[in-house]
Amino acid sequence: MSLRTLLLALATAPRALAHGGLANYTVGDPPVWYRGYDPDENATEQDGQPWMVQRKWASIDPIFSATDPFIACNKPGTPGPAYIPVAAGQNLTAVYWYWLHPVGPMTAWLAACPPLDQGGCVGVDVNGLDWFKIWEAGLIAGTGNLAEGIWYQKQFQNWDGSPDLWPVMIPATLKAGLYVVRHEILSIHIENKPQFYPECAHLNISGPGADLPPTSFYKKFPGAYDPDDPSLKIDIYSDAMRKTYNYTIPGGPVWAGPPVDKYCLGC
Ligand SMILES: [Cu+2]
Repeated sequence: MSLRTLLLALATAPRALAHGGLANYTVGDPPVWYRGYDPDENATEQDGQPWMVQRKWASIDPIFSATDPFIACNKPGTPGPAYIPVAAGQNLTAVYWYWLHPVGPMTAWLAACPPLDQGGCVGVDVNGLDWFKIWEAGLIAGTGNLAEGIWYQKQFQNWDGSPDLWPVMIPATLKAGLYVVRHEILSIHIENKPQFYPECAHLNISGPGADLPPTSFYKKFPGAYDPDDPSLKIDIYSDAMRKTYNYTIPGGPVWAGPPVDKYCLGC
């Protein structure tokens, strides 16, 4: 079965049509497939399996508090032993079978782990990691106000039976090593009740780079978000937001590495 056939078969399988989540990852073209956790499948066939690259998320339900102890890598966040190999500068694509909610930002984060002989990412406490944001997308400029404009969260959805794909580039000059990657969809369709959908996986990033962000970019989860942030405590359908055309994505600025032309990679 080709990857595409597999994707289509899995995408169209009957599923509880609520929420959703990050089910799998692909790297490269043609894509190499890395299976993640599936809360709808038997846990004992997934827990601790040698192929498991993702941290366990036992439920498709959202996290409702910005200070929830499980906001780093969902609940229970138990690690699998495997790593997705990916090169700095390459895209890592997150695969969602479907995504239903239309509004709110999407962010991707990395955090460095110790080397394998010191436990790698399996041994880390995800609440203690130094997370830095490498990607974000919110309201798409020029599409309208917060209530009526198009958000990336809506734009990345496919309703033709194919999965929803979210590609994020690994910063080109990032220092090689083991990392946890954290993808988060934040849905804000309900007044003053943000819904956080984080999922984490383990990466083995290769490359000639040596960069890490300045420490000013580092955040903790929980800690990266202020529950009173007006981008979280928000009613996008209010009159004021219907007159607002910009949305500030919570969690601080993106670090995508220094400009690549500062370096001369492979020349
Ligand atoms: Cu939902």
